[in-house]
Amino acid sequence: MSPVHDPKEGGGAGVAVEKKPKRKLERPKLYKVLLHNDDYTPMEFVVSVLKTVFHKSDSDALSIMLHAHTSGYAVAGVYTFEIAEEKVAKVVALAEQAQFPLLCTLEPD
Ligand code: TYC
Repeated sequence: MSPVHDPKEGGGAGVAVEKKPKRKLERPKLYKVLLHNDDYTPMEFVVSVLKTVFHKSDSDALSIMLHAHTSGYAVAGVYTFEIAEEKVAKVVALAEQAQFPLLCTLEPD
């Protein structure tokens, strides 16, 4: 065998072979995106936000909206931090554009 190995094969003299990292992957921290009730935002608007931003079905969107309406807030979804922030920003932008006071926040799961 020639002392010069094909680098594709690896494992030969002078060829570094990376070991798998031993440490297990950490679970990413998750965040709930909350929709808060108010007296002015129309129910249909909240339902449409739940469908467009959170990809909820008609019936899930309706029940989440009604939960916020009757209980003060509802969980629209649970995401990693960056995705949760993006959802909050989208909801805030849509609400501002429509001039509704809909409040959307995130909190650790
Ligand atoms: N309470 C609002 C109304 O009666 C509807 C509403 C539901 C607003 C849920 C915000 O997160 C909300 N028009």
